[in-house]
Amino acid sequence: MTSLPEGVRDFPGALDPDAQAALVADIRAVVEKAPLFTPVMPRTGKPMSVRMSNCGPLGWVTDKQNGYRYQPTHPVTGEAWPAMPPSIVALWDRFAGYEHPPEACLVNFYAPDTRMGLHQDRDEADFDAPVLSVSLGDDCLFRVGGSTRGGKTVSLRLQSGDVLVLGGASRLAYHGVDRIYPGTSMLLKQPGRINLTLRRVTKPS
Ligand code: MD3
Ligand code: FE
Repeated sequence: MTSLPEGVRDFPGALDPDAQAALVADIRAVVEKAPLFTPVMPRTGKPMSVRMSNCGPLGWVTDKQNGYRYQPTHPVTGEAWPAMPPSIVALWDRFAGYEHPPEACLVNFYAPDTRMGLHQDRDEADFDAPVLSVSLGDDCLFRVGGSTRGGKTVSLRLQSGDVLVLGGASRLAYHGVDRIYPGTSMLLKQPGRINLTLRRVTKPS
Protein backbone atom coordinates (compact mmCIF):
# COMPACT_ATOMS: atom_id res chain seq x y z
CA MET A 1 0.00 0.00 0.00
CA THR A 2 1.69 3.17 -1.19
CA SER A 3 0.16 6.47 -0.27
CA LEU A 4 0.68 9.79 -2.01
CA PRO A 5 2.59 12.55 -0.26
CA GLU A 6 0.48 14.81 1.94
CA GLY A 7 -1.31 17.46 -0.08
CA VAL A 8 -1.46 15.50 -3.35
CA ARG A 9 -5.02 14.74 -4.37
CA ASP A 10 -5.63 12.55 -7.40
CA PHE A 11 -8.81 12.16 -9.37
CA PRO A 12 -8.23 9.14 -11.63
CA GLY A 13 -10.58 9.11 -14.61
CA ALA A 14 -12.04 12.48 -13.68
CA LEU A 15 -12.66 13.40 -17.32
CA ASP A 16 -14.77 11.22 -19.59
CA PRO A 17 -13.73 10.61 -23.23
CA ASP A 18 -15.96 13.40 -24.59
CA ALA A 19 -14.54 15.91 -22.12
CA GLN A 20 -11.00 14.80 -23.04
CA ALA A 21 -11.71 15.19 -26.77
CA ALA A 22 -13.19 18.66 -26.20
CA LEU A 23 -10.07 19.71 -24.30
CA VAL A 24 -7.81 18.40 -27.07
CA ALA A 25 -9.77 20.41 -29.66
CA ASP A 26 -9.41 23.54 -27.52
CA ILE A 27 -5.67 22.91 -27.05
CA ARG A 28 -5.16 22.43 -30.78
CA ALA A 29 -6.72 25.87 -31.32
CA VAL A 30 -4.39 27.35 -28.68
CA VAL A 31 -1.32 25.79 -30.28
CA GLU A 32 -2.34 27.06 -33.74
CA LYS A 33 -2.16 30.61 -32.37
CA ALA A 34 0.77 30.02 -29.98
CA PRO A 35 3.00 27.32 -31.54
CA LEU A 36 4.86 24.79 -29.40
CA PHE A 37 8.39 25.95 -28.60
CA THR A 38 11.40 24.04 -27.26
CA PRO A 39 12.43 25.31 -23.83
CA VAL A 40 16.14 25.44 -22.96
CA MET A 41 17.91 25.22 -19.62
CA PRO A 42 19.13 28.48 -18.07
CA ARG A 43 22.91 29.06 -18.41
CA THR A 44 23.68 25.90 -20.43
CA GLY A 45 21.10 26.44 -23.15
CA LYS A 46 20.57 22.68 -23.28
CA PRO A 47 17.21 21.99 -24.92
CA MET A 48 14.60 20.10 -22.95
CA SER A 49 12.84 17.24 -24.70
CA VAL A 50 9.34 18.43 -23.84
CA ARG A 51 7.74 21.04 -26.11
CA MET A 52 5.52 23.75 -24.66
CA SER A 53 2.98 26.45 -25.17
CA ASN A 54 0.70 28.41 -22.83
CA CYS A 55 -2.66 30.09 -22.62
CA GLY A 56 -4.03 32.63 -20.17
CA PRO A 57 -2.66 36.03 -19.10
CA LEU A 58 0.79 34.64 -18.24
CA GLY A 59 2.90 31.82 -19.66
CA TRP A 60 5.92 29.94 -18.35
CA VAL A 61 9.01 30.38 -20.52
CA THR A 62 12.75 29.81 -20.21
CA ASP A 63 15.85 30.70 -22.15
CA LYS A 64 19.60 30.60 -21.70
CA GLN A 65 20.00 34.26 -20.74
CA ASN A 66 17.04 35.01 -18.49
CA GLY A 67 16.07 31.60 -17.09
CA TYR A 68 12.68 30.43 -15.87
CA ARG A 69 9.93 33.03 -15.63
CA TYR A 70 6.37 33.96 -16.49
CA GLN A 71 5.59 36.53 -19.17
CA PRO A 72 2.49 37.74 -21.04
CA THR A 73 3.87 37.02 -24.52
CA HIS A 74 5.06 34.06 -26.59
CA PRO A 75 8.89 33.93 -26.70
CA VAL A 76 9.02 33.33 -30.47
CA THR A 77 6.03 35.18 -31.97
CA GLY A 78 5.99 38.01 -29.41
CA GLU A 79 2.17 37.82 -29.34
CA ALA A 80 0.04 37.74 -26.21
CA TRP A 81 -0.85 34.20 -25.13
CA PRO A 82 -4.33 33.07 -26.28
CA ALA A 83 -7.07 33.30 -23.68
CA MET A 84 -7.61 30.27 -21.49
CA PRO A 85 -10.49 28.29 -23.03
CA PRO A 86 -13.59 28.11 -20.78
CA SER A 87 -13.24 24.30 -20.73
CA ILE A 88 -9.89 24.71 -18.96
CA VAL A 89 -11.01 27.43 -16.53
CA ALA A 90 -13.92 25.13 -15.59
CA LEU A 91 -11.44 22.47 -14.43
CA TRP A 92 -9.83 24.93 -12.04
CA ASP A 93 -13.26 25.90 -10.68
CA ARG A 94 -14.18 22.24 -10.22
CA PHE A 95 -10.97 20.82 -8.73
CA ALA A 96 -8.63 23.51 -7.40
CA GLY A 97 -10.62 24.70 -4.39
CA TYR A 98 -9.04 28.15 -4.68
CA GLU A 99 -11.15 31.26 -4.98
CA HIS A 100 -8.90 33.22 -7.32
CA PRO A 101 -8.73 32.39 -11.04
CA PRO A 102 -5.76 30.65 -12.67
CA GLU A 103 -3.31 32.93 -14.49
CA ALA A 104 -1.26 30.44 -16.49
CA CYS A 105 -1.99 27.18 -18.27
CA LEU A 106 1.20 25.51 -19.43
CA VAL A 107 0.68 23.02 -22.26
CA ASN A 108 3.40 20.35 -22.22
CA PHE A 109 3.68 17.99 -25.20
CA TYR A 110 5.62 14.77 -24.62
CA ALA A 111 6.72 12.77 -27.65
CA PRO A 112 7.30 9.07 -26.84
CA ASP A 113 10.93 9.44 -25.73
CA THR A 114 10.43 12.57 -23.64
CA ARG A 115 11.21 12.72 -19.94
CA MET A 116 11.12 15.50 -17.38
CA GLY A 117 13.67 15.30 -14.58
CA LEU A 118 12.79 15.75 -10.92
CA HIS A 119 12.30 19.43 -10.11
CA GLN A 120 10.32 21.84 -7.94
CA ASP A 121 7.89 24.42 -9.30
CA ARG A 122 8.97 27.62 -7.62
CA ASP A 123 8.73 30.35 -10.21
CA GLU A 124 5.39 31.54 -8.83
CA ALA A 125 4.86 34.21 -6.16
CA ASP A 126 1.78 32.49 -4.71
CA PHE A 127 2.58 29.13 -3.10
CA ASP A 128 -0.79 29.17 -1.31
CA ALA A 129 -2.53 28.35 -4.56
CA PRO A 130 -2.46 24.71 -5.68
CA VAL A 131 -1.17 23.51 -9.05
CA LEU A 132 -3.64 21.50 -11.12
CA SER A 133 -2.48 18.92 -13.65
CA VAL A 134 -4.55 17.27 -16.40
CA SER A 135 -3.22 14.28 -18.36
CA LEU A 136 -4.30 13.63 -21.97
CA GLY A 137 -3.15 10.94 -24.41
CA ASP A 138 -0.61 8.25 -23.65
CA ASP A 139 0.02 7.07 -20.09
CA CYS A 140 3.12 8.22 -18.25
CA LEU A 141 5.09 7.21 -15.21
CA PHE A 142 5.00 10.18 -12.87
CA ARG A 143 7.14 10.47 -9.74
CA VAL A 144 6.63 12.70 -6.71
CA GLY A 145 8.65 13.03 -3.52
CA GLY A 146 9.08 15.50 -0.69
CA SER A 147 10.24 19.08 -0.70
CA THR A 148 13.92 18.23 -0.39
CA ARG A 149 16.01 16.57 -3.09
CA GLY A 150 17.05 12.98 -2.54
CA GLY A 151 14.18 11.85 -0.33
CA LYS A 152 11.88 8.95 -1.02
CA THR A 153 9.57 9.20 -3.99
CA VAL A 154 6.31 7.56 -5.02
CA SER A 155 5.64 6.54 -8.63
CA LEU A 156 2.23 6.83 -10.18
CA ARG A 157 1.02 5.86 -13.62
CA LEU A 158 -1.05 8.75 -14.97
CA GLN A 159 -3.65 8.06 -17.63
CA SER A 160 -5.65 10.21 -20.02
CA GLY A 161 -8.41 11.99 -18.13
CA ASP A 162 -6.66 11.94 -14.78
CA VAL A 163 -6.51 15.15 -12.73
CA LEU A 164 -3.98 15.84 -9.95
CA VAL A 165 -4.13 18.71 -7.47
CA LEU A 166 -0.86 19.60 -5.75
CA GLY A 167 -1.46 21.82 -2.79
CA GLY A 168 -0.48 22.39 0.79
CA ALA A 169 2.59 20.42 1.84
CA SER A 170 3.02 19.03 -1.69
CA ARG A 171 3.15 22.41 -3.40
CA LEU A 172 6.96 22.41 -3.29
CA ALA A 173 7.38 18.66 -3.76
CA TYR A 174 9.97 17.36 -6.22
CA HIS A 175 8.28 15.71 -9.19
CA GLY A 176 9.01 14.54 -12.70
CA VAL A 177 7.98 12.33 -15.59
CA ASP A 178 10.14 9.21 -15.95
CA ARG A 179 8.63 7.85 -19.15
CA ILE A 180 5.79 7.84 -21.63
CA TYR A 181 4.04 4.60 -22.62
CA PRO A 182 3.42 5.12 -26.37
CA GLY A 183 0.31 3.57 -27.85
CA THR A 184 -1.64 3.37 -24.59
CA SER A 185 -4.25 5.94 -25.71
CA MET A 186 -6.02 6.67 -29.00
CA LEU A 187 -7.05 10.19 -28.00
CA LEU A 188 -4.37 12.22 -29.82
CA LYS A 189 -4.19 10.27 -33.13
CA GLN A 190 -0.42 10.36 -32.73
CA PRO A 191 1.76 8.87 -30.03
CA GLY A 192 2.52 11.14 -27.11
CA ARG A 193 1.07 12.86 -24.11
CA ILE A 194 -0.25 16.32 -23.33
CA ASN A 195 -0.19 17.68 -19.80
CA LEU A 196 -1.97 20.86 -18.83
CA THR A 197 -0.64 22.58 -15.73
CA LEU A 198 -2.87 25.33 -14.36
CA ARG A 199 -1.35 27.82 -11.97
CA ARG A 200 -1.85 30.96 -10.04
CA VAL A 201 1.34 33.03 -10.49
CA THR A 202 0.87 36.32 -8.61
CA LYS A 203 -0.44 36.81 -5.11
CA PRO A 204 -4.11 37.79 -5.23
CA SER A 205 -4.63 41.40 -4.14
C1 MD3 B 1 3.86 18.15 -7.86
N1 MD3 B 1 4.79 18.93 -15.49
O1 MD3 B 1 5.24 21.52 -16.05
S1 MD3 B 1 2.31 17.85 -13.91
C2 MD3 B 1 5.71 21.07 -14.98
O2 MD3 B 1 3.29 15.95 -16.44
C3 MD3 B 1 5.54 19.63 -14.67
O3 MD3 B 1 3.89 17.71 -17.52
C4 MD3 B 1 4.60 17.51 -15.31
O4 MD3 B 1 6.08 19.17 -13.73
C5 MD3 B 1 3.86 17.02 -16.50
O5 MD3 B 1 6.30 21.76 -14.14
C6 MD3 B 1 3.92 17.18 -14.06
C7 MD3 B 1 2.01 17.45 -12.25
C8 MD3 B 1 2.61 18.37 -11.26
C9 MD3 B 1 2.70 19.71 -11.48
C10 MD3 B 1 3.16 20.54 -10.49
C11 MD3 B 1 3.55 20.03 -9.28
C12 MD3 B 1 3.02 17.85 -10.08
C13 MD3 B 1 3.49 18.66 -9.07
C14 MD3 B 1 3.97 20.87 -8.22
C15 MD3 B 1 4.30 20.33 -7.01
C16 MD3 B 1 4.27 18.97 -6.83
FE1 FE C 1 6.71 20.76 -12.45
